[in-house]
Amino acid sequence: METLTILETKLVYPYALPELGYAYDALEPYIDKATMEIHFSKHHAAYVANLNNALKGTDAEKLPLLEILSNISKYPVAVRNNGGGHYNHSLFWQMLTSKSTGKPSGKLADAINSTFGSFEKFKEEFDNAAKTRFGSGWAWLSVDSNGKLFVSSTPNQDNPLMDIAEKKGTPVLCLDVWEHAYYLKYQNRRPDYVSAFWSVVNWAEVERRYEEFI
Ligand code: MN3
Repeated sequence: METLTILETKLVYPYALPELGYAYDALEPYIDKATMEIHFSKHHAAYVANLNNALKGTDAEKLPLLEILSNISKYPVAVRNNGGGHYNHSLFWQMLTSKSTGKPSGKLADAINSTFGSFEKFKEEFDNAAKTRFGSGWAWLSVDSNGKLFVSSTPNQDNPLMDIAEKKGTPVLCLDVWEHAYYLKYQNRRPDYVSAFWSVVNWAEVERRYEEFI
């Protein structure tokens, strides 16, 4: 990675829950308060605790999480699952806002148009990645090593930073499609949750990340 964002520089041992930055009910009615509270204070907190336990007393205590993720094939599965879990969720909370502009602008909007044809076509591809990920996982918009945008999905808590990822890059936007992210409000209706997500995307942060990584 050429540069580190505000988020990523903070991801060092011992790991801790980040500031959520908004109230649990801030994203209502798109993402409900109970889901946000359990997702953040229970699920994410468990990834943090399990990651610290998995790394305690090992040489990897001294390494930034980004370096661990980029060599994840050399680590035990507990590090892969919980290191991915901590990174993915820390990023995900920053992807969300009650004050979404609804669509990107500036250089990111131009890159989305030139890469995917239009914002609508990009959304279709991202929606498809999110809806067709079998079981638990994530959908991503990332920048590859040539600065080009691509959409992908990963299983479990894997992410595009990992050396084992099918398509590698630096994430600029992500969506958690584990059932714990939507089941209380949407039950089996993952597509409704994915549609609702577009109403709360923090495009300012996605644009900031994109401009940092190109
Ligand atoms: Mn989750």
